[in-house]
Amino acid sequence: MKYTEITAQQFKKRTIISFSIFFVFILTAFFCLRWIRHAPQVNGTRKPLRSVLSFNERVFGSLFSTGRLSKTYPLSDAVKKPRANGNVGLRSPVDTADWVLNVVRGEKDTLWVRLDELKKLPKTDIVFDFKCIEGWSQVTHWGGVKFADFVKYYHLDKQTALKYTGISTPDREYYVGIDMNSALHPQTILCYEMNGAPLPLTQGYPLRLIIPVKYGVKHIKRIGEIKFSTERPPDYWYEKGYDYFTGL
Ligand SMILES: Nc1nc2c(c(=O)[nH]1)N[C@H]1C(S)=C(S)[C@@H](COP(=O)(O)O)O[C@H]1N2
Ligand SMILES: [Mo]
Repeated sequence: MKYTEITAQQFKKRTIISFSIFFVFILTAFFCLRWIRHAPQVNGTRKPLRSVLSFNERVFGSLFSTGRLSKTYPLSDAVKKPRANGNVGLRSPVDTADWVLNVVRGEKDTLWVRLDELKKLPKTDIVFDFKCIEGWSQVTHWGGVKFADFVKYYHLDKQTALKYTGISTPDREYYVGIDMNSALHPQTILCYEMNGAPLPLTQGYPLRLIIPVKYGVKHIKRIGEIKFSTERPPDYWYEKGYDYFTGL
């Protein structure tokens, strides 16, 4: 190690310079925060924060590929009693015997699909690491019909040519918007089974979405209606300030 000697005078000068720089940084941070705090509210969060989220969305949206699969696990890795999280849209009683899936094909054109009809379509099982934005994750096992198989079977080509699908609970308390590429991803399923048995009520009986390319928020439980649109459908957590894409 080589040292250079400096005079007391130089030492003082350097100290003043470092403190000034430090002070400028603190002031900048302070004004930035103040600017963000006073910026207008856009979709549940301040405008500068929303701009960063939108930028992230554009980057990750453009990197998205339907060919890239989420990691899957052997059946034996799936937890036996997965935690149930979030019950918005599940609070009202559901008449499960009467349940039908409403598929809105167009104005005044709704297709009704019963659970037993869905169960006749080819079934897909998946074991993957379910991730929640709250910071937990668990390896879980789900079964159902691929969204892609479902739309093919019901000839929903005109609908899936649009950019988004909007899915909501029967009471419309919880709702998600999904970009069509992610909906048609080969691991996205309309799910009616967990661990090989019908979904528990708390986990979305009779039907939920399992979409491994996205965080938990998009895995809507107890689906009532599916729509298609060019515009972004409303999204429960987006309106609370989260990003719309929430891709993994
Ligand atoms: N209807 C409905 N679906 C929902 C939620 C909700 O509150 N209501 N919460 C979401 C969130 S934040 C997560 S992490 C997952 C949790 O799924 P699980 O209960 O099967 O663990 O469900 C998602 N789907
Ligand atoms: Mo979540």
